[in-house]
Amino acid sequence: MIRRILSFAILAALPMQAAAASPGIEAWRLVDASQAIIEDMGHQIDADHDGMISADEMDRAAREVFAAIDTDLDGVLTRGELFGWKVGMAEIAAFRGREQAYAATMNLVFDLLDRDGSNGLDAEEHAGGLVAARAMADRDGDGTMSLAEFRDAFLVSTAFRRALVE
Ligand SMILES: [Ca+2]
Ligand SMILES: [Ca+2]
Ligand SMILES: [Ca+2]
Repeated sequence: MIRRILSFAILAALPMQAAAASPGIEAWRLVDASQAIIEDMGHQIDADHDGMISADEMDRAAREVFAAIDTDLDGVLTRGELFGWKVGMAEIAAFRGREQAYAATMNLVFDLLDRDGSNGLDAEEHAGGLVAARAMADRDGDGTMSLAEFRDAFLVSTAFRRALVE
């Protein structure tokens, strides 16, 4: 899963090479790219492709992501490691001149997940926080999170959208 996210991020970053020529149109394409990254993430987390992201699927995906971005392998995610998560969003933020909004949003997500305030996330805080966020995104109260709810209401998706667009 992670490798696919990474390769998608590389693809998503490619159009920026040509972006300077016509900023208006390219900026819109990048907003689309950020939406596409979020939607692609949802599809990858939904491992059994039933259109719903179960608590188990979220937990598994969270642990995979954690292992991939804990680059020094010490079992704790620092802010730096989280900011280094290459999903293509930081590049989009930079292109749109929204580095500060992006950093503030990522810090907010980090603080929300860092429940014991240790300024580091362990695997339990990270996965537990994302599983809890999944429950909060169940807007229609049917007991699961659909891909649309993931896109529109999941903590990380709304955080990215606010940082990049709103
Ligand atoms: Ca599923
Ligand atoms: Ca670490
Ligand atoms: Ca739901």
